[in-house]
Amino acid sequence: MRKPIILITGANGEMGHGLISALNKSGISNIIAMDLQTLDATISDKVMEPIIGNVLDKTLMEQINGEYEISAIYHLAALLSTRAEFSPQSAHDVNVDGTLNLLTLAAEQGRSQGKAIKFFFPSSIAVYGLPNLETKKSAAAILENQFCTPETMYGCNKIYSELLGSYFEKNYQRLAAQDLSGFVDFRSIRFPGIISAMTIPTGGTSDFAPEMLHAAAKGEKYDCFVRDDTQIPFMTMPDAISAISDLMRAPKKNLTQSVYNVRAFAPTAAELREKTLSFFPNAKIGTEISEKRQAIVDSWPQDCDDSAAKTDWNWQPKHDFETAFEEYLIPNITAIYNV
Ligand code: AKB
Repeated sequence: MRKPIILITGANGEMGHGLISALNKSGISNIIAMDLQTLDATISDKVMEPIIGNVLDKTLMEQINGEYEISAIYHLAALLSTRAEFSPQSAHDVNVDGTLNLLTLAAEQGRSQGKAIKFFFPSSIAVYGLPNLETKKSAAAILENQFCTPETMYGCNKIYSELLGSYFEKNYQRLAAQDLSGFVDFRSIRFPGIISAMTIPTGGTSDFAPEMLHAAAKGEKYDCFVRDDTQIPFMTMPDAISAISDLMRAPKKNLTQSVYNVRAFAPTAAELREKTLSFFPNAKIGTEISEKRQAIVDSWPQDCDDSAAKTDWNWQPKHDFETAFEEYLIPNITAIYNV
């Protein structure tokens, strides 16, 4: 019979590292960790089997479908917003066609097992498009159904994939003789910028926050690519991983939405710099604005309203702006760089 597993794509990414460690700590080890690269040594002993493969490889999807009985899919593989603007076609391929392949795998697994397969999809504040700074400021913390007009390929990919997930859950092949709906239990979170002490993201436009902090810890000069007054929501990576686990554990009957905002704090770039300097007073943090990347961040919300997540599945961040640095970022980052 097929081996029971949990499938994680994009396993070698920032979120993949955190999720695999968290699932393993909770006693889950039947993880198939899929990535384009060889799985990092720090997590390779936490999974049942690594698979080096591409989410666009339909033959590989067939092989996975034949060999494993999947109970949940965490589809993390993606090209982030900045990289997606340099390679929009590749971004669409991975972020949309890749997601379609994994949703199709989930639907086939659900049909053959006769039950819904949980599917986690990491969406993003990039699905929002605020038309100008005046509107961004007056809108303040926005709800999931506001300003859903993305201005980047990444944001377009994410909002369409959210809709695909709902389609697979509620209307998949709706003209088929057999009712094929309900075999995918699609759950998604629109993540803000995420700051990890363990890894530095690549290819994101919210990366100015983690880049600034890690450069300061390494004693490297850093030029922030956005204005001092730039403001978007953030959270720490441990809180992002907790949010994923909490949402995936929530009873389906409690979920009034398939897509949820979460956030923990929304500092300006100036506040991030001041906070970083308070821990690394000799850090050299300058500003060299990238007008094009600035325009992307200006289209993202000043903050998000996460009340639906709090109500439906008891979302509650552990780290606010102060404790993010004092309890998580500084203790870990100073240990990693031995400073
Ligand atoms: C990015 O910067 O592209 C991502 C995001 C905000 O989803 N971190």
